[in-house]
Amino acid sequence: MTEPQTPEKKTDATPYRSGVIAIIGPPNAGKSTLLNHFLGQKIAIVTPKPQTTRNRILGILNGESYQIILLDTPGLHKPRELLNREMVRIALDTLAEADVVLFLADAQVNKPEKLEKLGNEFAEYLRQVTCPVVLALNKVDRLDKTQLLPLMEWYADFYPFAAVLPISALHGDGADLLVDELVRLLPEGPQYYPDDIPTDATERFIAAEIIREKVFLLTREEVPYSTAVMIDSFQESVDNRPVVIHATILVEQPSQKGIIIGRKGAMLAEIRKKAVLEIARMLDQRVSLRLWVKVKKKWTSNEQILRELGLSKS
Ligand SMILES: Nc1nc2c(ncn2[C@@H]2O[C@H](COP(=O)(O)OP(=O)(O)OP(=O)(O)O)[C@@H](O)[C@H]2O)c(=O)[nH]1
Ligand SMILES: [Mg+2]
Repeated sequence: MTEPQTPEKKTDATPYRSGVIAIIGPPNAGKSTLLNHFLGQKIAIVTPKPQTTRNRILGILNGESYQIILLDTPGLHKPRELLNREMVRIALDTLAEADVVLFLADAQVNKPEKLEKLGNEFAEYLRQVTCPVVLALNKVDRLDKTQLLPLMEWYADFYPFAAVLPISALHGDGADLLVDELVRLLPEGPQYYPDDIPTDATERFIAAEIIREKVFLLTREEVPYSTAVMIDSFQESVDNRPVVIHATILVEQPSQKGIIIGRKGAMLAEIRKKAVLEIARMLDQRVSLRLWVKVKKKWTSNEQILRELGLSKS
């Protein structure tokens, strides 16, 4: 007779692990979608356009025996404007802080010439990394299963990844396995943040980002890339009255101001309507939002403005 099986007991010997995971990858790979999935709430804005994220966004994922400090970053790309150079710098700076790098790639990019181009670009970035790098191949929900194996082989040849995992950040497939893998690679360490703090981003910052997301979703071509959002004032709710937010949308050209305002103000009204709904949901309070549009020529190269947007070190 065999002994009855007893479930494996969790012992006090399970070490507590913690550390910083930098989510790095090309623009539009799904980095912010993954951050939001891990946190179970929207902290980072997401759009179908590349170069949506501009700042480093910190999210905290707690488990029974771990705390992962996730850093969502701007997509790595060849920068031209100062704004883009700062975005890439912000992403690369996180590599120095990371205990583990999570390299997120879009699994739909699988043509040999595209992979070669990506490889040339990313070999340069990965050269600076001394910690383990995990590769997550994202958007596998869009992929025929037969395409996955050759892709995983290509990546395994490209870099000595600590692990290669297919995931869908949008639907959550593979995300639990990915967490297990990341935790395994983290050092033993303390709980750095209390349990109930999902991010260090302020409500003010997230509100500005939500407005910017609506501009990205509703406008085209160069317009989103010429836009920034600044919160002029953020008045907490008093006596059950709405939170009052005043914000300015910066653009580079008068023609872009015209586009953002739209015919008889229709575009601005739409941006405002969509942003109010989402900011109110985030704050769980009623919100009154007033928006202005201001032309600031060449703000994307203006260090002072970039500093105000948290995009310049100096
Ligand atoms: N089908 C599918 N779409 C996804 C998945 N993950 C992300 N997306 C979509 O991909 C687009 C880009 O997602 P983001 O999360 O903004 O990508 P990102 O890497 O943060 O992009 P940047 O901030 O521009 O660097 C959005 O339209 C997402 O809905 C996925 O697993 N499957
Ligand atoms: Mg992003």
